[in-house]
Parts: sequence; structure tokens; C-alpha cells
Amino acid sequence: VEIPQPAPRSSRPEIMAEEIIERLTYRIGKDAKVAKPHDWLTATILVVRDRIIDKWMESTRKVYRTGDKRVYYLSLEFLIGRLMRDAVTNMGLMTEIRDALTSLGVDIDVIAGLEPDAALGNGGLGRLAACFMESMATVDIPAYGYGIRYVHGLFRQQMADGWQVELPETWLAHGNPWEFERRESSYEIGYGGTVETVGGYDDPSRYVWKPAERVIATAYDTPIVGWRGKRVNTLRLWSAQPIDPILLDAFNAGDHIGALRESNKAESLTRVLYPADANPAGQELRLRQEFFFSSASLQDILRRHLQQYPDFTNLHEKVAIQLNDTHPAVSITEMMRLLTDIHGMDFEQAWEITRQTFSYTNHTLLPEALESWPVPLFERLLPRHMQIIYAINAQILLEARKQKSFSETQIRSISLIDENAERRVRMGNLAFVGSHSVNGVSALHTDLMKETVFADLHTLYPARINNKTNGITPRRWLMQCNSGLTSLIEEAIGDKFLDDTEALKALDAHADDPAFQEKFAAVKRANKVQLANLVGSRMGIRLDPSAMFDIQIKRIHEYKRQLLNIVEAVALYDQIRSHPELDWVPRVKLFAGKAAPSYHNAKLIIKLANDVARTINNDPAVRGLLKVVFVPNYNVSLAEIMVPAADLSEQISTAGMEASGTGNMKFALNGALTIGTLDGANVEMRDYVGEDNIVIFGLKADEVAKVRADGHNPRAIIDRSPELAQALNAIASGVFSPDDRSRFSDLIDGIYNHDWFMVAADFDAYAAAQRSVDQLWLDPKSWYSKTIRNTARMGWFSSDRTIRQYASEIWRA
Ligand code: DL6
Repeated sequence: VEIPQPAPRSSRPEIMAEEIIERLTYRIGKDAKVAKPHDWLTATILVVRDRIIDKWMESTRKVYRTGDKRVYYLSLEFLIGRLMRDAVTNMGLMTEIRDALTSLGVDIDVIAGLEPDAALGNGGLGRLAACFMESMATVDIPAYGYGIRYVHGLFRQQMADGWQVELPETWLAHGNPWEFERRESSYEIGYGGTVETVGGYDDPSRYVWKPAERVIATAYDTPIVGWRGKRVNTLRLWSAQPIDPILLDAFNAGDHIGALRESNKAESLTRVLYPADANPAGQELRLRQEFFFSSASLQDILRRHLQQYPDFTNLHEKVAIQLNDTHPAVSITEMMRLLTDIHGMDFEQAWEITRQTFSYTNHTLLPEALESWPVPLFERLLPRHMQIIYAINAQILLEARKQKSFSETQIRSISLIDENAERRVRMGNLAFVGSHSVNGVSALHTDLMKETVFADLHTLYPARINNKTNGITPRRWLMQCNSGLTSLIEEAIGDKFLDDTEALKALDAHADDPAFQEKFAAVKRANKVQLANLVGSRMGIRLDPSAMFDIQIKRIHEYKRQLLNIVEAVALYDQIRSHPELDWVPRVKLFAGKAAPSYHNAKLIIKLANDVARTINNDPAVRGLLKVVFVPNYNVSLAEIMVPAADLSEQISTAGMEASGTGNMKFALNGALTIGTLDGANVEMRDYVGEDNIVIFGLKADEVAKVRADGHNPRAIIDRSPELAQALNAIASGVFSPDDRSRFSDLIDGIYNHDWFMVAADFDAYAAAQRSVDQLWLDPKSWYSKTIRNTARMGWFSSDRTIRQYASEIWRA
């Protein structure tokens, strides 16, 4: 039977307006007269979605036709944010949809603002995954993202008297018109139980895992549109369901709660995103989550492969699997189990194919962030996988021992099992040995990986570690969040940069043009007014858009050093009061970010920012020259407003501790000057924008290591810096916390006693750098010449470039 294809959808506004009314009536069941803004949003998304589906199916058909290699990006986090503006812009339908809605009396900006943020991630790692999904579609790579459909994403942050309070986030409350439930793509996931051998104990021909518990993973697909709608890829998120929705026997016997126990247990697997970014949750539920989505994804990948090919001998030629950090590293053992136990491949061949198929990205060197699982827990939950780990480990250690130069210490550090105290499975080592490529996310981070966490594995496999410096999608982080700047650039250099951000370089020629500078400044001011309005309406704080907007937004962590920024604010506050006669540059220091709920010091830093803000903002002696604002509930949508409004971008982590950073790139692309350390991708940003166009200060990574090794004496440093001493004493003695004078004394004691994060060590350099920023601000010609050059030279940091590098150097796709 010849099945007719649906007719292509029109993009004429009047047709789309008709369709919106049709969806409102027949899909949502509402009359236009009584429809709520949310109903209009859903109806509009459904109309846009239809246009995307045409491209989606075309993209899927194409890969079946061509037999191209598919890329699978496995990530426990996808920090997507809102999708409507992204999808509409990438489909090139913004004007048409706007007109269609206007003809119906609906403002697209109002309904777009109602879309909840899909916050299925904590920070940089999850946002990178979202940028990569968009770039993979843009550069036409057949790719699937695999993750978890958390019912509750990252918590909503509220402030209660300056303290962070975590509230559940409910992004699915109004349903999710973007997703398609795929009941037919469901898989059983097992836990626990026993392993049986077939064919004798000494020489078993096969192992059979008999799990004690099972749950069902069901797929939910979201289409991800690339720029200009060229390709549409799939983000497939797994949701857990019980095998039996209710135990009727128990229910009929009157045990109504017990009847739902299994169901609740299954569903709790995918209910909540773990809210810690830099320290592993370490709990059984987390390992269950990791295995759940790894197993479902691999079963899905292998099923798809068998639809096209007779067996798995060519798997590595047709499939590339990228592990986003170690969270999906258990996939390596699951792949081995599926290939050997289920599909009968021999161990050696399966190991070779597995290694050729997998690659792993490391995102942090923080020792406390490296995942490991107690052996007894791992063995109880995944007994067959534990056997596989022992088998792999035996091979690797034999290989290492063959290299005579390896010492016992080196062998111990290579092992997949940490034997130092309680025996633990090292997920980083597993990911390393099970992959043909291991990459860092900035040049410095990659070098440090070779020297620190993976030094011995790097000696054993010297060709495996490589660098792929992170990037950001210019669609969301320039075109959508900063339409004013995008239009201005287009007017100056044409529209080539929309398809190739390297073309932004042409803007360099305009950097010293007074007329262009004036327009650039006007765009920045408009963005600042927008942010000031938001702060005014949400927080009741009035901001002067002509002041310098100095912004630090990111997760709250001691290594990111929000504390250094706050201490400097206190020192500046002292200076402004002591020297009212000087020509102080008006500044607004804005902060936003969430702290892991169990991270005591991070939460204290938020409270300190709020306490300092209250004191400074209410002190008439400051005369409005300095304001401090902590904007609550940082998320992708808030970043889209704050990034374009920044004059100064704070990227001030302790050198050697920030793997890359991507906020740094977003700010610079949007014409902010960076004040930063030589850490993460800041190093490469300095190379690209030029050292005159970025303000670098502080210890370098090797200097931090040396200071720590030689024995750091922060007390001596503080004694030599009266400004720092005064600021620290003010905080420690309760000047900002009269209701609890010792609230911050432990935090400040940490700086006096060990100063692990080099706040004291870098303070004077940081304060001096801030005063040099003030001098630049006082010379607008020079300021804008630098900030325009930042926008002009950041094109390389597009995630399209990063993805092209992954595709050609790792995935060979
Ligand atoms: O690679 C994405 C992103 C980097 O830009 C950040 O520098 C890095 O901190 C982050 N890593 C994580 C993992 N845990 N920690 N910390 O989120 O990855």
C-alpha cells in the first residue's frame, strides 16, 4: 500500500493562527474566549511542533538510508531551560508565529515567559549537554541524547531571611507538550539477585544474571532542532515504572499502602534529580539511577543496531557512545554483559568492540567529586557487573605489570578497585580503561588530568587523553538572549556570523569606531534596564543602569570563590566610607546561584552575600556608589537576562580547580569584560581575545600547587594586607550579622587557618585588578573598544566548533 505523506505545513501567519485556534479547541478543549495564557502557550507549541515533526522524521529516515554512524550522548543531566523560543528561532518562524499570535491578541513574549525551565541538571555539565544537543543537530550529526526524565528537576531556591531554602520544582505541572511517550520503547532493568553459570563451574560457557528486582524504563522523546531546522535529533529521557502497577492480592487483603509499595519504589527512581554538582551523592538510589538509564539506553542502542545489521561485529563503526562524566560509566560493564551473556560474543571481542565504541569526558579534577562505589553495595545491586569489573581489572593490571617500570603504587592507582580503605569501585578508572578516548574540557584541565588524577593511566595509555575545549551555542547565548546585539552586529558586518561565529571577527574593525561604540553601549544599557526592572519587580531593589554591572552567576562553591568577591565588596565599602573625597566608580555587584542543600559553607556564603547586601545597600554613607544584590533562584532563563546585562564578568576560581567554565564564554560573547584567573578556559579566552582585553590576576595553577606543597601561611599574608585584615575582621566580628555575631567566624577562620582556596593569597591582586577595571570604566572609549573586541573574538568558543572536533577526532562520525 502506498501510504501518502502528510502535506508540508504552511508557515503563513494566518494559517498558523487558524491552527493555534484548532489546537486550542480540539486538543486542549478550550474556547478562545476563556483560554488562559498557559493554554495559548500549549496550543502554540503544538503548532510549532508539527513543523518540527516533519523535519524530525526526515532526519530519522535519512540515517537509515545512509547508514551513517550514530552518536549517543549519555548524560545524567540535561539543563535545557525553555524550549519554545529556541525551537521557533531555529525553525526560522519567529516573525510568523509572533504575527499569528498578535492577530489573536496574544503577546508571544508573555506566553514564552510562562514556559517552565526544564532544569534537569545542576550546572555546567548539564548545560553543556544541552548546548551539545543543539549543536549536534546544527552540524548535522545523527545523535541521540539519553538521560532521565526527572519529575522534579533542580530545586527552586527561595530566600528566608537571607538563607537558601529549597522547594520542589514542578516543571511537569501543566504537562509537557514537547515530549512523546513511547510505550513501545520499554525495557526491563534488573537489580540484585544472583549469577548462574551454564556449562560447569570451572569452564562456564555462559553467565546468566537472575535479578531479584525489576522495573520498566519507558522512553519519552523530545525533538531537538538545529539551527535553520537543518536536522532534528532526539533527546530520549527514561521514566521508571513498576512491572505491576498495583499488587492486587495485597490490596484485596486490605493492605492498601503495601499494594502500592513496589510501584512507589519504582517511580522514586526517576522522581528527583540529585542536587549536588561537585560531590557524588554516594547513595544507593543514585547508583540505581545510573544503572537504570545506562541499561535502558544500551538495550535501545543495541536493538536499533540489530534492526539494520545482522550482528554487533561492526558496532564500533556504526555507533559512538560518549559518556558525559562517570555517571553513565556503568554502561561499559552493561555493554559487556549484553554482548557476552545475552548475545553470545566472546569476552575478548566484546571488550575490543566496547572500547572502540565508548569515549569518556572528564569534567572535574576535584578529588571529592570523583565517583566511587563501595564494593559490597555494587556487588549486591549489580552482581554480574561486579564480576565483569574484576575480569577487566585482571586484564588491565596484567598489562600494567608487563610494563616493568610500573611500581606497586602505580599498579594500585590504576586498579579499578580502590584498596586504600574500604574497597571501592573507581568509576573514573573504569570509564578510562573502557574508552578509546578520554577528554578534558579545556587545555589546562586536560594537561592537569595527565599530571594528576589519571597520571598512571596516562603512562599506560599515552595516546588516550585528548582535549576538547567546551563551547556554547550562539543561538541561545547570543541570538535569542540578546536580540539587540544580534541586530547591531548584523547591521555592521552582515549575517554570515549567524551560520559561522568565526565571522564575528569582522567586528574588530568597528571596535574603535565612536558611532558603533555608541550603539553597542546603547544595546548594553537596554539589557541593563531589563535586568534592573527584573530586580526592581522581584526584589524591590532599585538599580541604576549607568552603574557598572559586575556579575558572578554560577553554582555556589568555595573553589569558585564567591567569598573572594564578597570580601572585596566589604573592603571597597570600607574604602568608600573612609575616602568619600575620591572618584569612586558606581558599581552593582550581582550574584546568583544555588548551593547543594548539604553544602554548609556554600549556604553560609549565600547568607553572607545577603547580610553584606542589606548593610551596604542601606548605608547612606555609601551614597549608592556600591550595591550588592543576590538574585534568587538562578536558572537558565535568569542567566539569559543577566548575561547580556553584564559589564564585568567574574571568573575568579582558584587556579587549577575550574575544569573549563562556560559562563565565562557567554559573558564575553555578549560584550562583557572578564576579570579572572588563569583557570579553565579563561586561559584560551585570553589567547583569543588578547591579553589587553581581559583582566587577569592571581596565582597560576602551578603556583597554587607549589604554595600548597610548600606550606601556605595565610596569617602572614593577612597581616601584611590591612585592607584584607579589616574586611575579614568586620565579617568575623559580626558587623554584618548583628543578630548572630559569630555566624561567619568559622568561615573566616578557614581563611586564617588554611586558606585552601587561596582567598587571602589572591586578595591583593584581585583588589588591584578591580581598581584597574575602575580606571578602564572611566574611559568609555577604551572600555567599549575592549568589550567589542571580546564579542568579535569569541567565535571559536561556539559549541559547533567543539562538536565538530568531537565528531572528527573522537566519534569519526
Ligand atoms: O564541562 C562542563 C563543566 C565545566 O565547564 C565546569 O568547569 C565544571 O566544573 C563542570 N563539572 C561538573 C562536574 N562536577 N563538578 N564539579 O559539573 O563541567
